[in-house]
Amino acid sequence: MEITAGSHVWVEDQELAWVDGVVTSVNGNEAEVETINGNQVTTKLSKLYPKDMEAPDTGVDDMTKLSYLHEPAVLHNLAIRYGIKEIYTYCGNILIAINPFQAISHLYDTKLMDSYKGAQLGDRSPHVFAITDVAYRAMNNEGKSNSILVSGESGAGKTETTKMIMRYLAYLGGHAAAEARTVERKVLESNPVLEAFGNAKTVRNNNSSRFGKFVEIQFDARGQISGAAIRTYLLEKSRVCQISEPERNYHCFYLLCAAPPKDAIFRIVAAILHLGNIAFALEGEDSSVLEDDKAKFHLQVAAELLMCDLEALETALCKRNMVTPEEVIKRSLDPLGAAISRDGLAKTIYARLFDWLVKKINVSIGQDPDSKCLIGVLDIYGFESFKTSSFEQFCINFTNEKLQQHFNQHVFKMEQSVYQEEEIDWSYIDFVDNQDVLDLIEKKPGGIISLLDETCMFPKSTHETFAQKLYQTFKDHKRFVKPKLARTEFTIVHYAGEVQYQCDQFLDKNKDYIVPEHQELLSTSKCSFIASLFPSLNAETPKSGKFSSIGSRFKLQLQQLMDILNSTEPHYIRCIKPNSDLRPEIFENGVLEAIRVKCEGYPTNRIFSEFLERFSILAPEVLKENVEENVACKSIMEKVGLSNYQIGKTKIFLRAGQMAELDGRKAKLLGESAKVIQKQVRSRI
Ligand code: AD9
Ligand code: MG
Repeated sequence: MEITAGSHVWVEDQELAWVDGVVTSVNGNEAEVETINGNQVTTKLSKLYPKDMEAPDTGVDDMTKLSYLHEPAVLHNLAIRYGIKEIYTYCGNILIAINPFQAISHLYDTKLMDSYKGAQLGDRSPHVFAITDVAYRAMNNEGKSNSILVSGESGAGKTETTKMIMRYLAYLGGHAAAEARTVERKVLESNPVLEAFGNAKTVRNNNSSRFGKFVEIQFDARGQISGAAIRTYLLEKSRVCQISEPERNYHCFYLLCAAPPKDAIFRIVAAILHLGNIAFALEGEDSSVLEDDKAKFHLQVAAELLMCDLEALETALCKRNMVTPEEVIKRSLDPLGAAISRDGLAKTIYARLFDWLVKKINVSIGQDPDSKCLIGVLDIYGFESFKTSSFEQFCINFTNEKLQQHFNQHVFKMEQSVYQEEEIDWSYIDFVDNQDVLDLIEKKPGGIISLLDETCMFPKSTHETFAQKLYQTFKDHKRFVKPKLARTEFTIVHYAGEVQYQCDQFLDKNKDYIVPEHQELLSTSKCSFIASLFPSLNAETPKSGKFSSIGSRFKLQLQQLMDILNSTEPHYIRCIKPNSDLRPEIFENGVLEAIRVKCEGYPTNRIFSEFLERFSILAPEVLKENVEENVACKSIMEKVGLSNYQIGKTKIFLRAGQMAELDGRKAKLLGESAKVIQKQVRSRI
């Protein structure tokens, strides 16, 4: 669109992200803009976005109703709605949810649930219940499984949204209230347990989920909930031993103080706390001993709680067996080695406990083997980028790339179906994909995960040799960057932005490894529960101490998840964590990403009559000709000189920017006619 003096535009702003204003003059490629907050800004013309002066003051409840679908328009619309406590907005079939950080009265009460039951999407204001209702009805009517995928950065509201979905599903597919221990109740009750053991306070969220979760709700032929399964992904084990202020460990460690005298689960949690307090000191040249009486005390309590032999525990922490062809020698660990050994033990015990809990919950809820349909609800960690991003962030961001691809394909398919309905030609629209990042990470052989596994299996490798291998292999890959002067860092250009990873602990963290001495110690615990978490190894289970890759197993798990998702009809909810001015942080751009995908096609469409009402002024003669509406629309576009649009059965489909172009012409025309009238009036005076 031609931007001239007088055009209303959006201009970038350091503080507000975008601010609107009026162009006061244009000079070559540059424009001077007077913003509404009174500033004079000089900027490149290409950096200005037109402002839709016909957009309603209260915003629109569906982004696709925006005439100009660009970043400032989208954020402005969300900001207006957020201001009037409308936290939900559609972008077509995608629901955008902005975290209100406060309870909004009646937003989730039963009366509201009643009103969404059976309502068509769009009949009532946007809501998580509306999306869930669509999924439930689609499942019942078409006999096909559905899924609801909730994404967004940490603290954006995924877990809360997921809980609302489950509550609404329990409402739709629940049993008579008289049956106290219903499946749906057990599903809802599993949340606090999983949160106690899998959530913790972080800098971003006081109740941050440190694991991914996919809940599969099974339904019988009458649409009643008949079973459920919970799958979890990649619990952050390192948190058990390493936390940096002001973050905290898993909630259960604090809840312990309020727990009833302890059963086996709390026995373990308490033992882990005591293990954490065992400190070591140097003895001789490179051996370690318990630091002081305090350390001895904690060792003793830990041994009592784990119901294992005190001396055996101390030996398992401070010594390692060295197997030579002739004999097994006990080698001492230095204090650092002993501390690593202690942390490894704590992490392993905690991870096994968590897996056991999930299994136990699944058994207690019960599966329905005859269920034909399910609704899957995915609450997965969003993109993460920290000062030091490690293996955990690598896996989390890999997950997000996978889901992004799924999302792109889904949005693309939906676009296709609209085009097909309107019988327009869509085949030449280029589909933007992130397959290249996925190849970089997961391709076998040759991807980063494969290279990491190879490095882990090679006895002499270090994180430095791993980094060198990456630099060599991917020196020409456009998604891989070796930062200047980096020795052990690498950067991946993710779809959401660049993330720099620190190789340091990749090798260790990729090894799913239980020290044989630890395995032996705990499998002989007198507490049968603890012993059962560490079953003695038989020929079928992999030998302890042997390398098994967390990265590869995670990749497989993800593939299985994608297979399930691909067999369902997906629905997307994108959560946004607002800051005071709704500035898009780099990792908040999931919504913008959806819009980007949309913009690849024909982001704006209008019913013929609406289009004519808005633009017939550009070619008033066409209305006089008494032609069909679609022909009239075409004539207008031809007269204005725009091509590349499409005429459907009932609507005209426009490329990104075309609507703004038309508005620009209209404004110019109106401006000119105003001048003509002024001239006429003046000449008469
Ligand atoms: V993380 O990736 O697990 O760190 P989530 O899951 O995206 O993150 P969460 O759902 O835990 O974020 O939301 C964070 C906090 O925001 C909650 O503890 C609530 O205090 C608050 N919240 C989120 N959604 C809502 C809501 N719909 N209404 C009111 C909300 N408060
Ligand atoms: Mg969460």
